Amino acid sequence: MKKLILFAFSFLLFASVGCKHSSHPTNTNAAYVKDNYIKYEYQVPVRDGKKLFTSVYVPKDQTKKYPIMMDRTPYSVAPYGKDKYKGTLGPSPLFMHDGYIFVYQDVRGRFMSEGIFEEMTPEKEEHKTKNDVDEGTDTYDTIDWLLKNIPNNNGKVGVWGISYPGFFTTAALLSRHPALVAASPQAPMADLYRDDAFHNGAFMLVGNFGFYAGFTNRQNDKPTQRKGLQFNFGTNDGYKFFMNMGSVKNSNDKYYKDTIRLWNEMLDHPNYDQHWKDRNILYHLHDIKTAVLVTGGWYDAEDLYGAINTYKTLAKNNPSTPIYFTMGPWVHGGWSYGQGDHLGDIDFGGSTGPFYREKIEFAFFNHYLKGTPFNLPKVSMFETGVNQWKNYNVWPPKEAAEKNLYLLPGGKLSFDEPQVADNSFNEFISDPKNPVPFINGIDIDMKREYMTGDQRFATGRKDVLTYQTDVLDKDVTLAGNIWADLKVSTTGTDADWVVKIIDVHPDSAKNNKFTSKGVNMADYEQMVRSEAMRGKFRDGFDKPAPFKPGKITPVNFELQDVLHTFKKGHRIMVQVQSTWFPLIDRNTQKFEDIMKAKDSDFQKATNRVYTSKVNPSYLKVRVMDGK
Ligand code: PG9
Repeated sequence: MKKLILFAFSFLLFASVGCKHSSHPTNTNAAYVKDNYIKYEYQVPVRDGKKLFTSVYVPKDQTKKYPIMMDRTPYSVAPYGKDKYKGTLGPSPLFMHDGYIFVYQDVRGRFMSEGIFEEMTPEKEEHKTKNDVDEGTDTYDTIDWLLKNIPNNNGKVGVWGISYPGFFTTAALLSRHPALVAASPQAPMADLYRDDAFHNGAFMLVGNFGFYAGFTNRQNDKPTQRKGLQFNFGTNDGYKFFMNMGSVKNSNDKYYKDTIRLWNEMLDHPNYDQHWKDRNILYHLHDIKTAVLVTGGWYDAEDLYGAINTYKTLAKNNPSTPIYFTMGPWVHGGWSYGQGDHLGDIDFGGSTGPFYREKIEFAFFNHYLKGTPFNLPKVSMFETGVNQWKNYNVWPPKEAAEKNLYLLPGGKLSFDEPQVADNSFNEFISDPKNPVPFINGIDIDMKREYMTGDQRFATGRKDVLTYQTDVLDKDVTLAGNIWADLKVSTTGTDADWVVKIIDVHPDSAKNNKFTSKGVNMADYEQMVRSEAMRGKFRDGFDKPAPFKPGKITPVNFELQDVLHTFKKGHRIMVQVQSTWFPLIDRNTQKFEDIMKAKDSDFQKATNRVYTSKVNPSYLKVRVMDGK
């Protein structure tokens, strides 16, 4: 307890709002809620005897029956108190105006609900006793209770949520409750090791460092309305802050003092061990009867993997269940508010958010919960680069043909394989004391604009290898995931490999209304997709292995899906580097548990990428020919 008091003194109390990604309340929405809904608060009993705090908003007009829309969250159902109302209800105000019963529940172990919170609650395949509980059983028991105790419900339940609430929505499917007729996991975490926590073994430092301070509000797991804490960085310069912090181990030595259980779980499990396997919900997505709409953003810096792979797994395992999928040009949760008409300097040619909220999300739930006719395509995708909505039956589209995009000598990039049989390569010195920034400029957060950001700040660096095609003589559309198949070597015994795919605008490109001051869209190097790979995991995330210094070694890893057209007159560019800071933690470039490394462990290394016929490096992409 003493440690925690010390810890609390060095942090500002955080005036957090409710669900982290709820659609934004406005005065008119708040007035509408108060005028048209009555709020009730319940302690819903679940099978192991715990009680889950649940707020219920019921339409005042009791002349008809309403479906239930439920959001289960670890971020609080605040405001608490039956006279204090949320500023808006539902995934968007369309639902509130149309009339639904809205249910918000603190999940087990969070805020006012009893029990112990576990990161991404491990789901069970069997539930033999009343103590075999997980999010599936908590949802089943909650739905059963609601149907019996909330008057004027029409017997149908929908669940939705973004991010962690998105995970709880996917987990709600495992209740397999017959009344659960529709669910929309949005930017759901699926496998935290591939979502927010790590990317192919590289630790997502800036996105996680301050996050778990928010989970310190429960003392001895007693229900509380008290909000979590927010880390006080004392600076807006994340690059400098994390360079000064040094090794990840210093996060406890200098700041947290081992007081944050969930933060330590990250540091204690750098490999893909049973801890993460137990929390991977994808293993359980079978025998699902509920209609599902999975939603994600192409520029989601947190749970891109989760959205794409929740859809792919559900569609593969449940072929006779209606599984819908929408990916738009959005950041994490960006579809739930605002216009969705740009990100950073990139203009999407019009509003995408209102279209999604009305024609996709609202249409989906109204159909399954109220029987309203709809003709939603199974897959609705926004194609970036040309800024068009495209519909498909499945994702990725079967028409997309797999091709290799080769990294060639002289910084060339081509669909033609290398002709040179020698051992051509490019090399650079990777220095953990001078890591490549992941964004241009100063920011203390995981600045979401990085996913479309101009890469010209990196192109000139000696520790960034750049390859690009000739000017394209026709549009090239990539649809689906991408594999980086590299042949590399390092003088160290571990190394990170970052691959970035970039759309190079022509020198004739004009600025748009969103172009930042001082930025020229001419020659703009727009990030399209990027990913890191901690090289020691090249044989498997649960099988770390050292590099043999100087030995040419294959390192293959997946970059998440895209639907992007590189227009005629543009170029395709690929960059390869070994640091990406502070988005990912720095690799000591020694084979060791980096989470336990000392500052003196970090060493320079000379890294090579091979580009010859004998040792080709390339990206495996899926190309939509001329479509
Ligand atoms: N997906 C976000 C997150 C979850 C867990 C760790 C870090 C971030 C979120 O729920 O906001």
